[in-house]
Amino acid sequence: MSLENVISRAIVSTFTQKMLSYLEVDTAIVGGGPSALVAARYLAEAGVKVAIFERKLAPGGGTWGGGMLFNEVVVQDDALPILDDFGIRHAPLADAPGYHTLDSVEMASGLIFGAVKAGAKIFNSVSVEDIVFKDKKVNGLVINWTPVERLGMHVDPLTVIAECVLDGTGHPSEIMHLATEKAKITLDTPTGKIEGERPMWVESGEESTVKNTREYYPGLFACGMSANNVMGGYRMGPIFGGMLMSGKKAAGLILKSLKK
Ligand code: 48H
Repeated sequence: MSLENVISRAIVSTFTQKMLSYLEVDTAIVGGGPSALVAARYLAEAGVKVAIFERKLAPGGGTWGGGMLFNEVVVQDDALPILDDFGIRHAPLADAPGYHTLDSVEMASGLIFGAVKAGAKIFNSVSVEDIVFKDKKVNGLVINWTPVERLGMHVDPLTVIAECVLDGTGHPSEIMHLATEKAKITLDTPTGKIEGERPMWVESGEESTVKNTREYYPGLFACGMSANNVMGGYRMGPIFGGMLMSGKKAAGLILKSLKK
């Protein structure tokens, strides 16, 4: 066999095996932003079969660009143990005790590597276009290649079955929108619907991101900015401690739910 074919066969067969073994998972995570990557790592470490489906070619979500493309971000003391778990370096801010800066490229790449090394599988360039909703339960995801979505090609999707679904889609809360608008699910929020993100208030946004990380319908969880949008929390700009802690909290809640 020519080396050209050896390479092509190797890629087609290993990817096919990987995809086949992840068509049924314990937890399917939509979006590969910081909160989702943290959740995936702690879930995988606890032995949960977990896959992330990320629309973009590069996972990492909004971490890469820091603040306004200045590639540094800020975290608070509370989030340092998570960064340390991932081996991501940070430096204290001399003029703001309790706060630290870190390189956003090291954070993005470190979170991705940490999640993958722990055993989470990441499917990139895959967009989640719908949910599986059976017997009033969220049962999984409907996926398609991002280029298919972007080009508007009329190509039917495939499905992934999951015990739990985590919406880590960031500001748009795409899965929660599908749940409320297509599946007509009533969420565990004051109105039963998505409350909508509020403007900038860093302290409040950081706190509420973690608080709002919850199960909003049996089997359907939200983390990060998605959780904040669902519950009407404030935004916080390029401080990421809340996102990291939200991911860790989501992993704990999902673990508890899977053990039931
Ligand atoms: C597949 C999808 C789909 C889909 C979206 O926004 P993210 O970085 O996620 P979080 O919530 O962990 O982090 C938020 C943070 O980056 C941020 O925006 C902050 C702190 N903002 C503060 C402020 O004031 O603005 O990542 C979400 C990921 C992205 O990579 C999307 O491509 C992906 O989800 N995604 N993937 N199928 N339907 N929708």
